[in-house]
Amino acid sequence: MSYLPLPPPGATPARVLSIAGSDSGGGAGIQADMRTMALLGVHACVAVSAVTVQNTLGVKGFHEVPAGVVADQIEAVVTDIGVQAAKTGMLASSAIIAAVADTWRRLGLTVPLVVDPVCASMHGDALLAESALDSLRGQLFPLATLVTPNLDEVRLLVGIDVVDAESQRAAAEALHALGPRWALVKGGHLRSSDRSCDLLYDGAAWHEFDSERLPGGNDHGGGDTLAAAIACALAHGFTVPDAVGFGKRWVTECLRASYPLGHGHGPVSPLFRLS
Ligand code: PXL
Repeated sequence: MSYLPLPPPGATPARVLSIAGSDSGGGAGIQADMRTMALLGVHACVAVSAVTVQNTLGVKGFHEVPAGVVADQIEAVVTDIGVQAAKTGMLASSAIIAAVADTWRRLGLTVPLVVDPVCASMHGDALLAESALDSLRGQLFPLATLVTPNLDEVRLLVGIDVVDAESQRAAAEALHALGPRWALVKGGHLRSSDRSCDLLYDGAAWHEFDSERLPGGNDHGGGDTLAAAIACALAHGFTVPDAVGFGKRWVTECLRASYPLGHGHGPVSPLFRLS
């Protein structure tokens, strides 16, 4: 596959801001975002929302960063370094979601914003307070260029059980009605299919992104990696459908290169780019 243009040595790369949680196991969250951004030739800036205590077996707990400190990190980055796109991952609480949305509006940011509405880990450990779903829908979604929920998140956000192509369309319509410019419903967890088919919708046009479903349980950080790669492509000026197509190809390669780690689920990996 072709990748994003790399900056010549010494030149300032494109910058993308990741607003997300830290994964002590290094597989998902901020760590996944930074790996993908670095290996795509993009400078990653971060606003840390929470520090999780986790390994490959699960999330043991997390500690939220005060909402004002999350807001200050965003402001410090965008007023000096400047970013061409941003993405959100784990935001933990209503207070942090409100701080991100308020800061985005107060600073008048207009760059593409990818919202990956992280609600739980792959082990089912909660990463977002249930009471924060309203804030996610009401405050952050209307600011988003693109939202990228998986099927569990779709159920929580719009109450639709996606089981086939028809319910996947209904979910995309319901998500789009919440205000993002585009909604991507990831079909990666659709067990009935041996393909992974993601559906993208902007209120008018439908785009489908199909790839093989790769076997193996080492897919920790896959959603973060997809959203990070999409944000990098948007920072380079791709259209949303082209950026999603790029992100899908990237995460498929990262899945192919995933590796076992610890005693549980290993991470998807962009390290193949180094060989
Ligand atoms: O992959 C979702 C995710 C995002 N962010 C953090 C996580 C996880 C999943 O475990 O721990 C910090």
